Amino acid sequence: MKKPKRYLITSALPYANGPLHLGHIAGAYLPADIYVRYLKLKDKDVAFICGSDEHGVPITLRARKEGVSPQVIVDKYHKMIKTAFSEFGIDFDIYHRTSSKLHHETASDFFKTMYEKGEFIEKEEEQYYDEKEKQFLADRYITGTCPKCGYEEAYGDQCEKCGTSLSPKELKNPTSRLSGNSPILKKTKHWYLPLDKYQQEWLEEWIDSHKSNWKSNVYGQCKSWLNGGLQPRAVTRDLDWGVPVPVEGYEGKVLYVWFDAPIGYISATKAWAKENNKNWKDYWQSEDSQLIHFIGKDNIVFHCLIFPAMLKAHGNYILPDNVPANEFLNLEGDKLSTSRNWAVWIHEYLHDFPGKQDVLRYTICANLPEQKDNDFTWKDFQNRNNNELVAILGNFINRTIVLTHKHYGGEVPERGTLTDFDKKTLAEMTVIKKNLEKSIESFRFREAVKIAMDLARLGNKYLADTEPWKVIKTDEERVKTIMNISIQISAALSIIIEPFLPFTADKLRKFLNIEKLNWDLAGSDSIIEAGHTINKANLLFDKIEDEAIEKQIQKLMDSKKANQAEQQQAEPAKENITFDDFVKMDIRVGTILEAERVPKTDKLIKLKIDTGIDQRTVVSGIAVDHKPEDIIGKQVSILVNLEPRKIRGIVSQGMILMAEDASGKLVFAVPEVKTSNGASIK
Ligand code: B3M
Ligand code: ZN
Repeated sequence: MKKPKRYLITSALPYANGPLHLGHIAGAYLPADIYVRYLKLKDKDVAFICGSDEHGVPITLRARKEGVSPQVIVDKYHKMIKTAFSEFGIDFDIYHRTSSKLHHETASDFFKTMYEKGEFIEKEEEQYYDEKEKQFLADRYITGTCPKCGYEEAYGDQCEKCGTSLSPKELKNPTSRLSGNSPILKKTKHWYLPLDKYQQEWLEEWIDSHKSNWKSNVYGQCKSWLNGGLQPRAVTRDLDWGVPVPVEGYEGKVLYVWFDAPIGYISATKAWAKENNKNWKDYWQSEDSQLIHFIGKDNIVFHCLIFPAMLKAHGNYILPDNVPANEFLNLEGDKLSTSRNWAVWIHEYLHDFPGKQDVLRYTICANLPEQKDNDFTWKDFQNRNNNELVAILGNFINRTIVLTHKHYGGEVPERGTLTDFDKKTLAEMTVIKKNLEKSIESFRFREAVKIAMDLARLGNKYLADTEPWKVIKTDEERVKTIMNISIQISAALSIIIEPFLPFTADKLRKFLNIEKLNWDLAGSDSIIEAGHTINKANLLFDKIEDEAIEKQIQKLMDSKKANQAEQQQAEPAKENITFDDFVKMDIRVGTILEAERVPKTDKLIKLKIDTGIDQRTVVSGIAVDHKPEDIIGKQVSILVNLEPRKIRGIVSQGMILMAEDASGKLVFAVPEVKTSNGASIK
């Protein structure tokens, strides 16, 4: 492809149904942000587009669970996600949302154009239907056993265990997630995108044409879909949350979330263009624009096959030039999971490590799952900070600035004659810059961040080899040259670390008293002129102590424990008893009148209970979880005809019924509403 005039860079639109975590950042956002910052430093014309994906079943299910409307859910998370991105330095040109009017219009028009061109096929088919809830069960409204791997909780659109993409009818033992009932089959009409036809006509050929410039994991996944043979895919749903299908007779149906969400990139671009006096069509409908989608691997099929098919069928649009999808980032050896709370939440990180965005950006970048899944650990985070950011980058900058102030009052000294070593060092700077460009332009960001650090390594080596702190005693002129060159390396660093460490680059520019500079200057051997005055500096990074790391690890251990407790299997049922056995037990409602700890024991509380029949003493082993003063007045269920027993010298007349919750805590088994004492429990 000839050099593009414009770049349209998108990051996957996160679902507005939960906060952002490390995995999101590593997949679609940090790489895109690095790439865009790089392009912008090169003065390229770039639109960096993102927004919240506010439709889809996970959102409606969550709203249902919380008893609020979907709009309440998306409003809450849209705000939260947007703030987290901005505070973390993911610098979109626009962060839009798919519940906006502009998006609804754009998606609706897009559908209409395709519809009018006759691109869809209409099919009447039987689909699962929940009779109780009077609703069709698409996608995640239904679970069942995966036909591939046997996982029992697979969704109607995908098995999260083995990753297979499914349709509801493939599930064994389908169950409605709304009512828990088995669904029936009922006829409904939908519009389908004929992917099989596109595969034959052009899609396969188009994918093949990208064999050499797409990442092998991306190309490989596309090929495996194509080899399986694409099927027509429904693009409408029987739901009431989403973009209404703009065709008469289709009331009560909406566009499939994966149909409208990628169009969200277009509507967001429109909103951005309007605010910035640009023409959105220059980015979407002009051959000299280059479209790149940054996503996680679970979104490959949508961005490499389905959305391109939509764009082409609609007509007028360019297709993505590249889709550099990442694999998954794990956490401390375990899959990230929202439901298991096994995650580093970005908003929590920002709170726990204020001002340290770049440390996390750096650690994630150094561990990006570019070719295969990779792992984030807190120990590595600490090491990267202490041994690399502090010891290499921070150290070099600090020495350079301190020495320049010490010997020259902060004024950059003139250079004298250059030694071969000086020349070699300056030449090395240019090589680093070139290598860095190659890595970034081929989406190898792990390699890129390492190369960027090589420049700081070069600086450290230069100082260590030239020893200005010693030479100052014998050859003052020579030190001027050394410090001038060190300042040039520092200035080059302020440019090339910007994509990765934007907060640090900003700080460094302030130290050096310079503006943001163009990328190409990083290859020059005199970026800052002699005579320029730099500012006094503090440290670029400080050490992260063990304590802070242990706290994070503890947090994770706590969620692991909570999960294990939750997953604890219920004990198997005991042997059957007869009804007569059961009625022998006399269980009543009672009220605790008095409660006091049994001295010299950890667990026992002595209770006085009004059973409706009498007032009696019961000794109960609940002191670990309950304080006597908290339970006075509480209603309980009490077995009143249990033979009295002496416990620690006290005669206990009966037993309180307790349940053990997931964490092992004892909770009272009590009547739902206040009931008169003495009422029988049967
Ligand atoms: N909302 C899915 C995801 O977060 C998604 C991406 C949409 S991009 C158009 O996996
Ligand atoms: Zn499976």
